[in-house]
Amino acid sequence: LTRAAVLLVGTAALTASLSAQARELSVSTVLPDAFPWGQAAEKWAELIEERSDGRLTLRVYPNSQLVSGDQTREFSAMRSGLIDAAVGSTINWSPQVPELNLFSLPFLMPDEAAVDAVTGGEAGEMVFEAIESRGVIPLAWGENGFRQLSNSQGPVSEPEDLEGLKIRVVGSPLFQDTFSALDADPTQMSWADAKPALTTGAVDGQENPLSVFDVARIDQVGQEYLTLWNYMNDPLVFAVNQNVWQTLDEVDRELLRETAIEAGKWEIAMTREQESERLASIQARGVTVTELTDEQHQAFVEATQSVYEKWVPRIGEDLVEAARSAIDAR
Ligand code: X2X
Repeated sequence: LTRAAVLLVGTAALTASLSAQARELSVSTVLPDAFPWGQAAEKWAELIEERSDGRLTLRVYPNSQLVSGDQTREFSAMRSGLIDAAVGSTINWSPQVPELNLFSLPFLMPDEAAVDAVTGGEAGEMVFEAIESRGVIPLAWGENGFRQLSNSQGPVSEPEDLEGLKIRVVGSPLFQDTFSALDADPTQMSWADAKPALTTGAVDGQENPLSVFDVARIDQVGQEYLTLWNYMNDPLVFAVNQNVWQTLDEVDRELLRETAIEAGKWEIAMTREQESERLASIQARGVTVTELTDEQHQAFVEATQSVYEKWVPRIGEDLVEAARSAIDAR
C-alpha cells in the first residue's frame, strides 16, 4: 500500500465510525411544549427519532435556557456553535439579521394568506439567504402567530388609547419605534421578565399571539383588555448551525430539512385551527376583547408610517418590495 492509500483507508474508516455514532443536537426554543412553538420543536425531534435509525437525536432546551433567558442572544449562540439548532422567532433573531424585521413592520401582513405568500415565495427565499449569509442554515418555517395587544388599564380601539401606557416589548428596536409612534411608553425585556413585570404592574401591557396569552394565562396577571389588531405576524424559523450542517452527510441533511418542513407545516396548521377556540376561552375568562373597525385600523396604520420610513432602508427596499408584490398577488 502506498502512503496515500493508507491515508485514504484511514479517513474512510474514521468517517464510517463517525457516522455510525449517534449524534445529539441541541435545539433551543423560547417557549416550552405547553405552547405550539415548543410543540413544533418536539415534533421535529419525534420525526427525527422515527426516521434517523438512531443516527440523530434532537434534544429540545426550552425557556431560552441555553442563553440564560436572553432570547435575543439565541441567534448569536447558534452561529457560534454554543447551540446546534433552534426553532426561533424572527423577532428574537432580528438584532443579528436586520432583514427579519420585515415581519415586524406594522400592519404589513393583513392575513394568513399574506404570510404564506411571503414565506413561501421570493421574499421568503431572500430572508433565508439573509440568515444563511450570517452563518446559520435555515430549513423551514413555523408560526408563533399574529400578535395582539393586551393591557390592564382599559379598552384600546384607537392610537390615543395607548397614550402613556407602559408596554413590554421584545427584541428589535423596531418595537420601540412602533410603540413610541403610538405615544405609548415601550420597554424592552425578555419573556422571562415579562410575566413578573405584568404581575407587579411595572408594565401596563404586552403583545403576543393568542396562544401565548391563553397558555400563559396572561389574564391572571391583570391583563383584562385585549385588542385584536393583527399588527404583525411572528413566524418561526427552524435552523441549524453551519458547522454542524457541514459535518452531516447528504442523507441526514435531507432528513433534517424534510422533518423540519413537516413539523413546521403541522404546527402552523394547528396554531391557526386553535385560534377561535383560544379566543373563546380567553373571553370566557372575562377578558374584554376589542375588534377594530376599518376606520380604527386605518388610524393605527397611519400613526405608524414613520416606522416604514426608518426601517425599510435597513430591511432592504428589494425585500420589502418582494413581500408587497407577494401580498398583492395572494
Ligand atoms: O417574548 C415573546 O413575547 C415571545 C415569547 O413571543 C417571543 O419570543 C417572540
